Amino acid sequence: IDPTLDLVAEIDRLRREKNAIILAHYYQDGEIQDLADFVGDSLDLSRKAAATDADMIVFCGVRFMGEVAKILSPGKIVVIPDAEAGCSLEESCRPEPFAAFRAKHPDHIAVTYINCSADIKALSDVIVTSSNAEVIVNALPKDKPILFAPDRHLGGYIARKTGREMTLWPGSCLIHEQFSEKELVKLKVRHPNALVAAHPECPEAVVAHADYVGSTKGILDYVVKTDAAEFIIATEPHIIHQMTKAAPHKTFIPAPFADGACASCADCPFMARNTLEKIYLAMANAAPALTVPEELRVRALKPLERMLEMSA
Ligand code: CIZ
Repeated sequence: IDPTLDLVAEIDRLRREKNAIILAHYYQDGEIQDLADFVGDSLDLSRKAAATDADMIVFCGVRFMGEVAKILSPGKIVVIPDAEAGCSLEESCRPEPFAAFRAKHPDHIAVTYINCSADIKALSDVIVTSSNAEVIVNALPKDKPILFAPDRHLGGYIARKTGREMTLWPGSCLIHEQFSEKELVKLKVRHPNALVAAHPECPEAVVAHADYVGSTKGILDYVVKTDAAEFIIATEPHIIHQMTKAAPHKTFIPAPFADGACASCADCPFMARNTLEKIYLAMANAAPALTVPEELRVRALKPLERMLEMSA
């Protein structure tokens, strides 16, 4: 790539030429969020992907999110900036062991977090995101127990909130797993007026200190509408970009990892693979483009549509 190229202007030109829509997750770099047509969480981004009339969806997030867009909009070209942008939760849950897990609990309803592959979705009864998991679980038939995969912390939190019996897959997010309760308590002592907002992918001990627990979208709405000047944010810190834009007079402090961890340790390494240069190349070359075999797509679509219906 010519280093003098104005990448933002070039991406804009390609957006018009290709009739493309750029979707970005809250965990993307601020410069990517700023050039996106829409910034959101998995649920809102899925809804956008299902409803768009663009010819090309450029999905700036991680691979499973682009895959959801392709499942919902199979006629569109869906490109992602980096084919290696994976997810530790997706990695933790492979189709064979998951099918065995299901087979061991044949009477259970399989509720699966959207952070998983199309193969796992196809083996599930309903998909959830952190925005709608509680509502969906509450609406499921009460006489059946639930299998929840792949995030054990989110599953445990939803089980506690709903009182439903749940068998949890033992997965976790490599970022949220590392927020430190001990360091959080020390930080709270230094900032006694700060309110803590935590994502339910955090361990239970961290969530126990939170004034608010919710999805990225939920946390964003909470800090904007709550009358306080300072917040400690226990989720991937790039969400703070939108918080600062929406409430520039407030202070947002990233929650700490263990003592001695680097300042950027809580940045998701998969989300960080996406850059302006890779977005430009993906749009110019229409690659890497996601494909999902039709037979798999149809099976994965069913629990996703159920999610969209149940959280409408
Ligand atoms: O659902 C999502 O987009 C993720 C990964 C987190 C959240 O809470 O929004």
